[in-house]
Parts: sequence; structure tokens; C-alpha cells
Amino acid sequence: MIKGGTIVTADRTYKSDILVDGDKIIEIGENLSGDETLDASECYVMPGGIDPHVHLEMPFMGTHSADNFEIGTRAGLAGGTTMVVDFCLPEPGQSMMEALAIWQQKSGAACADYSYHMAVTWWSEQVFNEMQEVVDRGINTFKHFMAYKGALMVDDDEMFASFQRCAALGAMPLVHAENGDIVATMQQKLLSEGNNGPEAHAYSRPPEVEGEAANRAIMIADMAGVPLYIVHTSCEQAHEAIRRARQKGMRVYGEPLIQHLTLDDSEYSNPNWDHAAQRVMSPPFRNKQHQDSLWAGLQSGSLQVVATDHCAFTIEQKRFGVGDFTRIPNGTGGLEDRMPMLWTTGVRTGRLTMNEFVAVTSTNIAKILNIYPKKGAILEGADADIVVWDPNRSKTISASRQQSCVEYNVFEGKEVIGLPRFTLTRGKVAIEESTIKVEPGHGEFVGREPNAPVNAALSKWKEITAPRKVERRPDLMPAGV
Ligand code: DUC
Ligand code: ZN
Ligand code: ZN
Repeated sequence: MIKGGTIVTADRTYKSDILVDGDKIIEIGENLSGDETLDASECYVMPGGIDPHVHLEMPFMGTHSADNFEIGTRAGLAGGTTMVVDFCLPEPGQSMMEALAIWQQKSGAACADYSYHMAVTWWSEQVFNEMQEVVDRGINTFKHFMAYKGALMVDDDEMFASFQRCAALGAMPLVHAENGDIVATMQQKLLSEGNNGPEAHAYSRPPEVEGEAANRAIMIADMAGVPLYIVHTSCEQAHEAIRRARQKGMRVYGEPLIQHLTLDDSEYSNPNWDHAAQRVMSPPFRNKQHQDSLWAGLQSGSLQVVATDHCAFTIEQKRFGVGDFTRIPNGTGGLEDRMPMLWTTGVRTGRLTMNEFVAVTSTNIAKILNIYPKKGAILEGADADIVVWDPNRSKTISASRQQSCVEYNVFEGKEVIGLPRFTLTRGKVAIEESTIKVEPGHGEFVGREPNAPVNAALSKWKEITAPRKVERRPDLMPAGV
């Protein structure tokens, strides 16, 4: 029994106790009794966080991200996140089913529940057919990289084909929106001019390349009649495209990262190469104007979700890029810090209400990914993924005390106020203040059903269907042709 707390959901705040049996919430009410009591006095009791965007042990840029599923999910739990969604990445030419088997193996030691998005990294009849099988296995989202030319990137024709396939399957495409051709050109120009440091990473990926790609993906999704989810929305140009599309009635979702909300591009001017390289991720950190735009989007609802893109690399891995910024593995951590950082910089400053905090860290994500109310809810029958949040507990973020295995933290030195007192994963207490009680292997795969087709409402554009050939009068044909 979770006793004496104030329940905060995406739409209500009220005092009540919660009774958990096995892995479910079985009763919500006053004066309940149970065999074991967790004291939630002075605390908010919220649905556990869901991070819809992480890369655990991901093969990428000649190496693999350092935190595996066990470490990553433990870091999540320590910060109040009870579920993660990773990206299954088939190599171009590789079967989706083969890649899925590898990801299933990797996630076996997860401490908390997880799911996958499937990446479309190449296109063929085989991929077209396998997408059905992927949906049958409980994966209803397909990721497309518009950047990383020569590696993961897909072209517009491949995206259009894949988006149409998603529409037919009730699945939703996701895009990493950056114009990969332009990034590659700018990278080469910068290198040829002697700009080889980590600051050039940001110069090669300005907001315009993200805005262009976001607009393009939205138009292609519109033509395919499918909803669209734009991952790591980092700038006003991409946010503007999302706002405009939503105003037209299109179901387009945007996902700012906690890093983009709270860290800016001055990090790349740090005289210490390691400091700057550790912050190299794509898209790069932006200036204050873009950060304000992202906060405004969360407040107004034009952006729906806060994620991390957790993709941690060690100092040694980052140093692969000394002398050539294009070889710095792209990625930063954040899984443990997302909820405390967003509470501190969002709720405590008055930018977000507590209910909005729950929406953007959990409930909206569960709804968009079609796992609500199993996840993302404090309701009888929901999974007991619960965070008992102590708004008065504080700490200074430090790599020396983090769960991630890398030696640094991009939020180093930041003071956060608001931390879990308890984190429960499907009924098990995984975190009790600073004590970690998680069990590797406790996490389970969460299958996600396809969505009901909503194509009709999405687009005014209609493909011309037969008869499409205009019959010409022979007497009006140009003579002699
Ligand atoms: N961006 C990153 O920074 N890392 C992982 C992949 C990505 O798109
Ligand atoms: Zn990405
Ligand atoms: Zn990512």
C-alpha cells in the first residue's frame, strides 16, 4: 500500500492511497490496508516516467553506446522512469527479424519494462513484407533517419513507400529530421577549411537543416495519409512546421529532449576539447531562442513529449573524433536525469504544471504509443509502474554518483530539487531513496497494438485514381507529330 500521498495524473491532483497486488494497481481509495506500507506523506504519487527514445548498447559510428539495457533501465528507475523504448536498427541489407532477435537478446537483463521502435534503414520487397511481421510482434512504430548519409539514411522515395506501408498497417512513422545530404556537404567543407573541432559539429547541422527535413517529412506523411512523430525536435523551425501541420488537423507529434531544453550551444565553445565533444549529439544544442520555443511548445501542447535520446559514450569513445569532428560518436546520456531536471527547470519555475509534467513524461507518451492505460496511468487495473516523488529531496548531479557507466555527465553540477522516494516497476520497489533494489531481468517487453486507421482525417491530398488519362480529340492534336 502506498499511503498518505497526493496522486498526480495528467488530469487530476487528489489525496488517496493506492493498493498494489502483484504487478497491478488494484484499488485507489482512502483508508486502505495492505501487508506492506510505503510512506508517501509529503510526496506526489505519479505514473512512472516513460522514455520513448533511448539507444542502449547500440552499434553506431564504428562503436556501440556504452550503457546496456541493464545499466540504462537501472538509471531510468533511479530517476523515476519505469519504461524505455529503444530503437532496433537492422543494418542496411539485414532482415528486420534478424535484427529483432539481436535486440531481444540484448534486452534480457533489463530491470524495467521496455519496447522497441523498428528502424527502416533500407528499402526492398523484403522490408515491405517484414513490416507486417514486425507489427504482428507488437511494434507499431517505424523510425526513419533522414541524416547519417551512407549509413542509416533513407531517401524520400524510400520514406514515401515506407510511410504508405505504415498507413496500411496502422503503424506510425518516426523521423530523425535533418537533411543528411546538406549535413554531409557542410561537414566536408568545414573539414577542408581546417574546422575539425567539436564546435564544427554544430556548424554543420544548423536549425535550417532540421526545419527543412521536418517540413519534408510532414508533407510526405500527409501524402501517405499517416500520423508522424518527429524525434528530438530541437529548434523553432521544426517546431513551427509541427505547429502548422497540427493546426491543419494533421496528427504530427514533436519530442523535445531534456538536453535541448536545458543546455545551450555555448557548451561547444568550451576551451576543453573533451567537454565540447561530450556534448556532441545530433541535433546539436541550440541557443536560447530555440529553447524558449521548445518550452512554449510544451506549455501550449504543440509539443507533447520530453525524451532523452540516451546514447552514452565514454571519454575514450568520444576521442575517436580528435582531429575530425565527424568521427565523434553522436550522443549524450540523460535517462537518470530527465525527470528531476524537468521538474526542477519546468515545474519549480512555473513553466509546467505538475499535471503537464506527468503528461509529457508519461501519459502522452503512453497514448501516442498505444499502451495507455496499461502504462502512463494511475488507475485500477493499470501496471503498478509508480513513482513516489519527493518534491523536497535534492542533489547535485554528478557523474561520480550516477548509474550510467560513462565518466561524465552533461548536467554535472546542476542542483535538482525533486527526486523519487520510491520507484515501483510492475509492483516491485526498485528504488528506495538512495538504495537500489532492482533485479536485472525483471523488465518485460511491452507489445504495442497497431492503431485504428485515421487516414481519412489526416490529409486533404488524394492520389489521383483511374480513370486518369484524358482522351484528346484527334482533330485537335498537333499536326505532323
Ligand atoms: N543522435 C545522437 O546524438 N545519437 C544517436 C542517434 C542520433 O540521432
Ligand atoms: Zn536521431
Ligand atoms: Zn536517437
